[in-house]
Amino acid sequence: MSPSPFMSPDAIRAAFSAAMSAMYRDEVPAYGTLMALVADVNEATLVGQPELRASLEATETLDRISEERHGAIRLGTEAELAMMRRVFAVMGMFPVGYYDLSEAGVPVHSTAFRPVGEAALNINPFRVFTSLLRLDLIADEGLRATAEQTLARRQIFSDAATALVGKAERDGGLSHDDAGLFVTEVLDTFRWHNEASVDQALYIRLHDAHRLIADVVSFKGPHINHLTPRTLDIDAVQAQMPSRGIVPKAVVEGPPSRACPILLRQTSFKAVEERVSFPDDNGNLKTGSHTARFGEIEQRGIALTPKGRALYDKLLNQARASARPAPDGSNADAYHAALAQSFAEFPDDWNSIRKAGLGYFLYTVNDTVGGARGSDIEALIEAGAVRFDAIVYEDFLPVSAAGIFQSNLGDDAVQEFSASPNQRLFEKALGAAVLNEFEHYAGIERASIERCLAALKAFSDAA
Ligand code: OOG
Ligand code: NI
Repeated sequence: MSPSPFMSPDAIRAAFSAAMSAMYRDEVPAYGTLMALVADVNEATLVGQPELRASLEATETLDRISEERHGAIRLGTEAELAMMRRVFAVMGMFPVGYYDLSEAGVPVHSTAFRPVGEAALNINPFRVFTSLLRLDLIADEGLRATAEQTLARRQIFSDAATALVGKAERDGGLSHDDAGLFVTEVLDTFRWHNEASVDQALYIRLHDAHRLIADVVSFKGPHINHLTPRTLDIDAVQAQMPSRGIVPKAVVEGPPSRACPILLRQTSFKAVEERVSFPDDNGNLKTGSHTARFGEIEQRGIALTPKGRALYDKLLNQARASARPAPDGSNADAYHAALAQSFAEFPDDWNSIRKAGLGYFLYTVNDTVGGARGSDIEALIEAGAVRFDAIVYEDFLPVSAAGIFQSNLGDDAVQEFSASPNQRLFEKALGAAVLNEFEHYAGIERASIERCLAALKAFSDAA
């Protein structure tokens, strides 16, 4: 077989995420500070926990631990979303999950473009949380029309980027040289523009409607608004941010710290205020500022089943009902106490989580010599023939995402929108259906059980 003339989508994604990281560190120096802190905390954690180091060495490259796991952008039009889907597909990133943020006071709905499948995730796990602005939620009709016209005028992809996407689709991939060009051209779409595309009066009107609307409509493109490395100890990074001169958001989003981590814990430093110039009618520039870009960290745990997720949602709501986290951090201790108390109800050892049907697990053959055979997976586990490991949650959480949005839109910016999830509308704009994350994890689990049973059967047939 002759070698493929194309660079693999996984390799293009790895190159793209490295280029994005370098660009963002350059654009937002505080992000570089956060990355250095994360690397230090991860190193200290590994020194304190040699068994963790051993297991990371066994499962993935240790030196990639502190690398980015995700970033986020906010798009303005259906056409931008549809084209973005095609761009990400070239990098082996596909839309997974639907998130409605309107309920939490943010006028967007979202998906995450990410690699699907263990092999692709291991090569490079980079994903992009991608939101589409919902102008239909702006009450002021005049402003809505102006925003629509402004967005309709912009072209966020270069002609070269568009041509290369077409070429990749036609030919089934990109050559090494084309892939290099593709990364450079697509990176431009995510670049920061310190010159707004609207005048200051319109910026202020958009901003008064919602800060997020101003962030999307006022600029030439969907600047990357944060990147997120993985940390092995999120509480330590949160606690140490101030000593490095960066201001953390009030609380860590998601579940509390536990022996068996579930889903996803996230926190960020607050968005930085940046100088922006606004053109006026006479072609002069007026200086102002805009606050949107930040840095985030994440720590991931087991993917939960619908039953586990319902329990998570219930316990989280319960904690937030007794102590809703204040943006200024004044009740952070009370919130953490409420969270810990509420989540005491969630089993905290792997086998209990598994037996209660709360989480997804990967099953592997552990022992083929012990003689345990049959098709009863529970009996095989008890006999030590099959082992189970938690499947990592690779997706996002709407309440957490809303908390991240809010803390970076300004603490006083809590606005109400009526909840109006509309996955059908989102998928129509996207031009494709999103993958259902629960079905995806269930499929991985099911396939692993079938592999175990088949392997053990093969052993008993051969005996
Ligand atoms: C996206 C916020 C959501 C996360 O990690 O939950 C997100 C945004 O602010 O655009 O990235
Ligand atoms: Ni994020």
